[in-house]
Amino acid sequence: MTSPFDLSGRTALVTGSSRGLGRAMAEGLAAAGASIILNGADAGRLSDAVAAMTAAGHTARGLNFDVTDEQAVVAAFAALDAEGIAVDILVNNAGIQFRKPMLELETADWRRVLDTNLTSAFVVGREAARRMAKRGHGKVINIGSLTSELARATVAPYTVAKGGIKMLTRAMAAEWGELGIQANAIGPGYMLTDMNQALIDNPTFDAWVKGRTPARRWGRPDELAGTCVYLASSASDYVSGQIIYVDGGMISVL
Ligand code: GCO
Repeated sequence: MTSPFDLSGRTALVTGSSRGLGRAMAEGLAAAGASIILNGADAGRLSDAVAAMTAAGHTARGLNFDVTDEQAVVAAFAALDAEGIAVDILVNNAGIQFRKPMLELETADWRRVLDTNLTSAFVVGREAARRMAKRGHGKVINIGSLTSELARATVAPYTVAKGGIKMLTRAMAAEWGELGIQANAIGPGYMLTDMNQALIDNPTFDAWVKGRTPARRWGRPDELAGTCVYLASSASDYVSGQIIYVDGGMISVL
């Protein structure tokens, strides 16, 4: 009897996984037995990440494409097809943050965040699901945020995109369940990442996060790995359309 959390023999593509949350989830999936396809737009950073994961004994390769470039996404999946590589697990993690009040926000910046954080999840998800459907099984894990539920001032495009991620996840669940594909989301809380460094370094914001979070601390990227493995594994075959918050309890309290 193998563990329902065993990912041996499965291949996972994690977008935006050269560093941060994506890298941590890729490492967690690898530790559970999955072969990993790391993705990033920066070829050098991606290569370094592949080398580090390989040195750690994991099976990892890089796929360098920009998730906002639809033709690059299509070409990346075509290249995998040509090599006979099937993506069993997709983690739509790639995302950016852009903090500015809406009254000062340029439309181009709004669009850039929505394209990177939401539309890319649809495009990459569609390409992956077209192939998963032919095999009758697949796992799509979209990365949301506390802002999938609650708004914080000055991060409107990120909030809207992450709210969209929650509903895209449900739309994927609605259409792809009969194809054998489960689509779920993870909502990270305030995590110790490069994207949040300016907040971490701000004593007032740091104190707010610690006071507002029942765990009284920021989250570590590796603390997402267990939930990611669960949603990537057969243990969650009857779970779809859900968003699981890994946030130290923040979303649940006033
Ligand atoms: C911010 C942060 C948040 C966190 C995370 C919270 O500026 O408020 O970047 O967006 O990154 O998404 O769940």
